[in-house]
Amino acid sequence: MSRFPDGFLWGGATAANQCEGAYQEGGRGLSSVDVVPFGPDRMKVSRGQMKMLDCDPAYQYPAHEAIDMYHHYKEDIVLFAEMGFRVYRFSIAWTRILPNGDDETPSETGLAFYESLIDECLQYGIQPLITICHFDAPIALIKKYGGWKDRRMINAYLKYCAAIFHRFKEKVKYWLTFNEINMLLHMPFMGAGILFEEGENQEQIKYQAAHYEIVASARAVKLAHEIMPECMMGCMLAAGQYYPFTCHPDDVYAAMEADRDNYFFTDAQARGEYPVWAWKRMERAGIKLDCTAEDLAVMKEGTVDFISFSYYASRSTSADPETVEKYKKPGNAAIMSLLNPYLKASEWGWQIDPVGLRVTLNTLFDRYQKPLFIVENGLGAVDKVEEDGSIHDDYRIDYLRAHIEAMSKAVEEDGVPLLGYTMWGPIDLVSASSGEMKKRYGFIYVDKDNEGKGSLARSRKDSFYWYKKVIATNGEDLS
Ligand code: BGP
Repeated sequence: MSRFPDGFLWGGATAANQCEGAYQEGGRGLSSVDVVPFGPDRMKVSRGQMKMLDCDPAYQYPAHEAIDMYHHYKEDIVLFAEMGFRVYRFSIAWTRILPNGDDETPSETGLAFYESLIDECLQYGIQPLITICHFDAPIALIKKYGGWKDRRMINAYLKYCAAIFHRFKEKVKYWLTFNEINMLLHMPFMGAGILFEEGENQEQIKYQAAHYEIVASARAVKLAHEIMPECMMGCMLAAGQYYPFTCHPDDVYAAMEADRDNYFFTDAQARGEYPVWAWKRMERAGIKLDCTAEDLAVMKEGTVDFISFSYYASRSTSADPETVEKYKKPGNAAIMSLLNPYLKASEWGWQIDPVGLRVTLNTLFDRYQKPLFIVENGLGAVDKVEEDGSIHDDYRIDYLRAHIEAMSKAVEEDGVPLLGYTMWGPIDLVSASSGEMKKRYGFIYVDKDNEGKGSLARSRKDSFYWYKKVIATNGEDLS
């Protein structure tokens, strides 16, 4: 008997802004991710601390061309099919469908593009798994409403959802409402189109926006269930357990509190209500939520069918400010973590912890008792192209093997119901945090560098053949 259930969904995941390019084609409107530049100002813009609502010729914007998948998707899907993918997770760019974010009529060009992409997948027996919103807020709505600061974003999002649900209802079963919804707390502009003005209460704004997204997600789940009774709607969390830096009880408590920053979202989306501690926390922080009785009812009615998450690394924290200062490392520049002395890190400082994936799977299942889906996991690394064009990426294979082994233990030994595994970036694409091309995740190499130069030609790395074997044996042969 195989370690993984029959029909386990093996595949890969991408996001529109990190691979499509063609940012002005087909009448597409401008989106938050289009104006997040490469270089030292990237984080400031992503965090909403530096205003950039238009493209400035002094900057380079990686999303504009990315890997030009808009024009290469057919050949890319052929390669995914060659690896035996059973699922392909991608996002729809909101502004390809509604260029201004809330247009009355959706763009036929945009819908036709995604329909063709979906048909291409289905032709090879690959299930589409669609992220409705992956770091994507229409610029027109940021100018009009200030992004998710404003309740009116909910209706705009619902309009967009209705357009894609009606069009793709016969073809798509799996949907995610918001990618890494908790990243709104760390990259509010990139995730939610939020810019902070001098003197604003940033916590108030972030939690208010979070609430609007949570309500929008619940309403989207309800709508999807009405239009597509067979569909499976998921939430999506940037996961990774917080470990206490020591076994000092105060550190244990600090780790629990840090995890709650994330559970705030999944508790609301999976259980349909905010936990008591969340209300208490907001009260203590002076956060006054605009939350109506109708919002609370909708949250209850729109709980998700499954929990999906990304997992790259575990995190750790301490209650002791001196320890925090001493061991704080940039790692994932977006999320705070301390250096865990037991773990090695990637070239970008992301700490590698396969056991942490098993911990996360168990924790999420214990908490929600709903099926899980790992929709991102992978290693960003520098690849070297040999003279004959081959790429020997053993480090990537090692990383993925260790994580798949941990995941198989969670499934086989712990009984966690897992729907599938889509590794992040099966084809090299633009890094969300750094904007680099050099930080590569793919089984498929794309000839393009950080400066934007290269032929965009695709080629197979060693890991390509390895993953093909993993899928063909349903995860039995990881050698
Ligand atoms: C997640 C995002 C992805 C992806 C991934 C890897 O946070 O959902 O969009 O980019 O992280 O991160 P990075 O690209 O920064 O290496």
